[in-house]
Amino acid sequence: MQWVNPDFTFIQSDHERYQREGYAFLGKILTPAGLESARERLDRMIRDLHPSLKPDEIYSAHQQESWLLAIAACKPLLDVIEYDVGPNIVLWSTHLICKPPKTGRPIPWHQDRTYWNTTKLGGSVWLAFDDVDENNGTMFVLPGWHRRTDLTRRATGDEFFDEEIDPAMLPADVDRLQVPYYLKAGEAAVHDTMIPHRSTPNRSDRWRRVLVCRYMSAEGDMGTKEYPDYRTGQMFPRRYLLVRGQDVLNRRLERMVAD
Ligand SMILES: O=C(O)CCC(=O)C(=O)O
Repeated sequence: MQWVNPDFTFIQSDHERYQREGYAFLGKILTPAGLESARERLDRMIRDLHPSLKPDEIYSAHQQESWLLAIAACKPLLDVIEYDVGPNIVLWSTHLICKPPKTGRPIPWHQDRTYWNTTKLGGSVWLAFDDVDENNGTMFVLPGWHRRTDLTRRATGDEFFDEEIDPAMLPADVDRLQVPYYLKAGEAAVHDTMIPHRSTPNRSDRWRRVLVCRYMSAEGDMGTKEYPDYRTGQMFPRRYLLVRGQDVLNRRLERMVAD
């Protein structure tokens, strides 16, 4: 299967814009055939989902579905990430966030890196399998705010996402400054792990299915974590997959070089 658009390019000036703004739209990543096949496979995964899980809780699915690994480790995405972390790239996490029609949950403003036991991180790729806008639960980012390390948090009282950036820390005109991800199915964007971001509930009668791929340098800290298997609910450990370059610290990383 040719998953990925062969005409994709990302050059130094794109990377500089990403560094400045904290995010960048990448355009079309999947081929039409790749998108169609991905959507069928997602339908199947959602049908097979264990009753203890919700479709926005499918973590590290690339460890369970090789087609997701093929996409997450594809050359164009690794070319984007190489600008960020250098030539030795580890794929350490993916998250399928599928918000069902009418019931998809919102996610409040937060910064990712503050929650993770990993370091030397590259940007997170956000790949849409459906057309997305604010009606079906797209993501919003706050351009330029990825440099802020002083944003304090407060409890939300919500079980799914129990913290958010204290609204008093956000700019008064956040509604004007925030940028929505209006993507067509098959398109992607990349965001810095410190950019404040949030997403809306899915109020529409359409699905919102997105894969978030997370990368790091092979020299970063690699903490442990477990995730539930989407079919069985059984926990399995996170694996750190070397998807490009060398295992420079000789950690016996599993090599999954796709290009
Ligand atoms: O896609 C979303 O709804 C939000 C994604 C997000 O918060 C994340 O990947 O950290």
